[in-house]
Amino acid sequence: MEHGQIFRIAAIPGDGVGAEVVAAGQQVLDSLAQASTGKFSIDWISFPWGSAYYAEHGVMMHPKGLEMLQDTDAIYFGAVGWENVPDHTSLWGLRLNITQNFDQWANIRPVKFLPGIQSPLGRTDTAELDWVVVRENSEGEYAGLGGRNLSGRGPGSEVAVQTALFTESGCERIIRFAFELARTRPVRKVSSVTKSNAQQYGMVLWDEVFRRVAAGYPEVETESVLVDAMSAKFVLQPEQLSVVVASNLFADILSDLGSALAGSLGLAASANLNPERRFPSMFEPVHGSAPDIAGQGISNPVGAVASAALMLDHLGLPEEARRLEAAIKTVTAAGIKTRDVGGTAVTQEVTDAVVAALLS
Ligand code: GGG
Repeated sequence: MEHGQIFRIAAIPGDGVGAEVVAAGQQVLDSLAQASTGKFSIDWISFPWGSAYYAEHGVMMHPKGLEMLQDTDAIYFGAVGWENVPDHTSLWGLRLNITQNFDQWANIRPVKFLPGIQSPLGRTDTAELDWVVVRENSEGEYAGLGGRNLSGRGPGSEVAVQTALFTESGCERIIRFAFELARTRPVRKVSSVTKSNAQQYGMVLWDEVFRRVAAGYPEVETESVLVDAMSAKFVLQPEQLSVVVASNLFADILSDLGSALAGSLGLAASANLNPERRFPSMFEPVHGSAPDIAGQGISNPVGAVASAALMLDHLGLPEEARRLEAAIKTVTAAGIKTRDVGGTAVTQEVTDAVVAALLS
């Protein structure tokens, strides 16, 4: 990267705890930028979109929102979902509106086990566990295809259809992405997850594409596993995992399981990438808006801060990304952690501790 680069980053806190964790990530990134003595700085552009915006305007984001985001270097997102808006309306109106229209077809969700955080796995070797879920992020079960009232007979006899879309090109690009990622990791292995014994069209196509792409990567170990067996493997043999690639819905569920096994959904980071860089990519914690704790200042900022590290990688700042990840580890190892992972610290204390670790 050039010296003194200024990045234009869109901040979209969204709903619930999104506001707290995005603010935490912004504080950490600004401190890192300041400490970089002019190497980079961030020009934040904040957008107040979400369910409160919906209450006022009847839409989740500005009608020209995508145009407003187009010329940013990245999007830093919080969470979506609040009780005043049906969940499918808020999700499609904001988060999926962005991921679909910006063709952010690769969703990277690392499963990281941090020092000082107890895993429900109850194993002593969790420090050695490290895998990443690659989620197909543009089609599959999230293609938005289907309809309701198909019987025409109304309430009580309704018929609804939800179609999963699998295109050969869509399968190929995400599977190839998973193989390329596996090549950069200490364990070169890709596990492909489907339910192709029951889903006999789209997921059989996925399996066929997987075998074809795998043939071009003889140095990468492979396996094809049904989603139920993979769920068990996450719990029973996680040491066998490196890169796990799956459809939109399956990878969403598996990555939540992975983060719960690492200690909490609040720890998990994600990157929604448009690998061609025709559109901005979006970085966000895996967790949702958590209405049960929103506004109390006790949410876990680690998932959002770790997502900021993924954003730094994307911006061409890998050293800073590693520094931020190391700071997170220092903080959790010191026992400075929020309630969801057995601590007593509030969001601001964890955030300040990450900043202190960064600057030390
Ligand atoms: N930060 C992620 C988020 O807000 N997720 C809300 C949600 O309900 N997501 C469902 C999905 O992405 O499949």
